[in-house]
Amino acid sequence: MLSDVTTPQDLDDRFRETLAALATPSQRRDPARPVTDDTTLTGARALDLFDAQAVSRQLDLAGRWLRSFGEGYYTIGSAGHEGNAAVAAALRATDPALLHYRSGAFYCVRAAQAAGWTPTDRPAAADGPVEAAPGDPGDPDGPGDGSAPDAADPQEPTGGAGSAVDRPLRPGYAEAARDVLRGMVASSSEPLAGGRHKVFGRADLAVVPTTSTIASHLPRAVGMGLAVERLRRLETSGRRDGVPASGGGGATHTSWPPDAIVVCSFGDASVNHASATAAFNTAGWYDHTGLRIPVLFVCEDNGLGISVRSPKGWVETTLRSKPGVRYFSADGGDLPQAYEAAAEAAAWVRRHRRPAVLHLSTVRLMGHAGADAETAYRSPGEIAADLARDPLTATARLLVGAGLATGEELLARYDEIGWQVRRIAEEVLDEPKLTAPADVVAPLAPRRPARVSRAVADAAARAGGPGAGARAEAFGGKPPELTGPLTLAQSINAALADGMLDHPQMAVFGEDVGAKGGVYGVTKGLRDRFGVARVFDTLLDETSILGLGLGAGLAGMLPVPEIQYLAYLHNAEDQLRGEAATMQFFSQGAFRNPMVVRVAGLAYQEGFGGHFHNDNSVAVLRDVPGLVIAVPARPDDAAPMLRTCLASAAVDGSVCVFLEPIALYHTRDLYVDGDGEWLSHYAEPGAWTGGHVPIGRARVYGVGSAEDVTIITFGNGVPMSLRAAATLADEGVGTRVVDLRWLSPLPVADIIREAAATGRVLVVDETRRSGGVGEGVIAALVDAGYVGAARRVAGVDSFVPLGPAARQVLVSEEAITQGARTLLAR
Ligand SMILES: Cc1ncc(C[n+]2csc(CCOP(=O)(O)OP(=O)(O)O)c2C)c(N)n1
Repeated sequence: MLSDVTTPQDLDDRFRETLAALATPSQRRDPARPVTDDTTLTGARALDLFDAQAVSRQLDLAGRWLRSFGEGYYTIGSAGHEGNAAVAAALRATDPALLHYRSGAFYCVRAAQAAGWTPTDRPAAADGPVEAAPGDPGDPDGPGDGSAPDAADPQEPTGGAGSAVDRPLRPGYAEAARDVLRGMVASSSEPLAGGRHKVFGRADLAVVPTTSTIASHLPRAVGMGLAVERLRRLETSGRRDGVPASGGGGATHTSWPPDAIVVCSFGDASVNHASATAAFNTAGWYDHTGLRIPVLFVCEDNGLGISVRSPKGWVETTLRSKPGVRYFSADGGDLPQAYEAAAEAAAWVRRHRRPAVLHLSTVRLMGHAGADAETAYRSPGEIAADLARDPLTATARLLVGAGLATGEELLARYDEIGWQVRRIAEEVLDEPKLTAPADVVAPLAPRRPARVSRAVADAAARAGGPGAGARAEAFGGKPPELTGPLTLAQSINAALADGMLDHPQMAVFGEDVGAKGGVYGVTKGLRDRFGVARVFDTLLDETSILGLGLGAGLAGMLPVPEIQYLAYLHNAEDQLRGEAATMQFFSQGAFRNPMVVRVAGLAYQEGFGGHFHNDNSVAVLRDVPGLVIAVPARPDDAAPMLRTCLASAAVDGSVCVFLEPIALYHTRDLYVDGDGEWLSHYAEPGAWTGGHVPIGRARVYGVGSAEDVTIITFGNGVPMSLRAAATLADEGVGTRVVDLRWLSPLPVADIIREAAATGRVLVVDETRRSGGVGEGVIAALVDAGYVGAARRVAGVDSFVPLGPAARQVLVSEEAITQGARTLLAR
């Protein structure tokens, strides 16, 4: 029995005592009638929600039971938060949900909904029609909630004598329990993360997994809301059909109906987190501009963040004061009240397509997690007060008081559920775990280079064939291959335009990318060509920019967000490393965030100095598992590399960082003023396939005999090394210059081949000596058994100072030449 499990507050014993003491109702109520006079929630539904709450509670007990003998790895429970069952009941099974780790009862209800249960008792029109938004080409007038009450449900008790409690458990509840238990024991059969994490998530339930980083899912939720609304508009204007074929390829977009709303839940302490304030602000900011974002934020407020109390009244004050976000509230311990408030909030969001927050008061029972001794920071009186508000007991009281069950019947039900949960726990205990590194990393970042190269070839065929007319029009009759040699910036601009033409779901956004066309002009003209829905300026918040990308990618779009300067990516790193890069890993590819994040960065800007516009550190990106990092140095690499990133995002759901060396954006010459050697012609579509640059393949330049020394570099290091090689050639030294092009994954095969060709390697690394790219190159050589000579020239471990002082810490051409000479002198 799970009731044998010792819990901090003897929760199970208290529940039993309370139910045993409940008076038997004098009259039986028809379960088809509302459970109280002031709700539409019927007795039958309330009984079902009691079941979900009981399953959730028993799962918490099971987590502790499994932990007690070392077979469970997760004890954060939902006890006290089970009122969130009512929130699930007020939503549709197809509304995408990103859940708090205490939303166990919500998850159970969602699983039952997906298995065919329609928990809403509200009339079909209660949600109301989706409201016309400004500029909407034609909104559907249909009912907000097409689901009628499931009167024909064979499981529905129809009243009369006998116990309404005595009926089979809803299909879905046992399945949900199995999912959760598998997560707790890290079973490789767990349906979403496959034993990689304990998550609430399943693609068929439209439950998107969240990480343990509190509030980090909120920016994504806002992005999903924006994308859902955008897709709805495309749908209503008849433009969505067939679009995803070459779009982002997110896993679930087709299953989100156009009038879906996004729900995300989180705790009260989480409202203070920068990610949460960013998400609320972004939702409000867009609402202020008239853009619709149908997101329902649900704050499950138990008054505590581990041991720290939310100051009395703070959560309500802050949630009420979010501009553009409508406030709803309810007592999460009062099932009908929570249901009514959640239904009202969900209907409001669905109808108006605008953000709202539901502030659900809850209690936290059994401490923060298994090991938490809350008596160290809470008084006995405080703990007892929470116990008195146990939502499971409250629902039992409600049902008994309404004449729908006796305490004894509910206890029997609770025990029956407990036995089932225990049985499932025993079943999953022995399921296999992940046992090999290859199994662990299999879903991390799938790469199918042949498909990616085929996608590029297909894009070329479309651009040169059926899409040629649209392409000519988009480029104003003069496609970029006919405009003469281009700079790096112009080449990226043209490739972005070609990407927009080929991927109807692609969107370019960021600070200043729209009206201004980017601070360096890289996105110039794109908004005029492709419209404000696809090329738009965001608010000034990198967390939100990436969050929009994450949500849009999940919804099937192909987002290309821009981070204005590399230094400012650090504001928002978690959205890239904690959210984007983990999604396929924690969902075994069921969800993914196809995304190409353009970042302007690296140093050597003449006349525009200072660290923040010349940041040369990429260490924080290089160790993110699965992340693709592209650094194009020259125009005729930039375009094919961007095409590869877009194709890889669409095909494999890759998360790519496209790091553009600012100092090379407008560079024209290589050796002497006016030589135009750093300009390139843009390839016509017919040449894209032949010029395809696969991920992880370097470019090699031979200078002189190319026999004496190998310089391995990237970015600004490429033109500097080529100039150094020219000097060396004058001295009779033959050099091969290897442009890595990809910092992750590193082109290891090319590195080793080119190093072995000369036996003398100079790594020219414009990032910092510590944690810089050069460390990875040298390590790759050592790992491969390279026995030749090697040296490194790298940036000083410093921030980049203003003005000419920058030269003191950056790699110079002179240092490269000297480095090569030293190598040759050995
Ligand atoms: C960004 C981040 N910082 C710290 C933590 C560690 N941590 C886990 S839960 C938690 C408290 C969260 O409190 P609240 O949001 O109120 O949710 P509750 O657990 O009370 O439901 C903290 C600090 C974390 N998971 N993420």
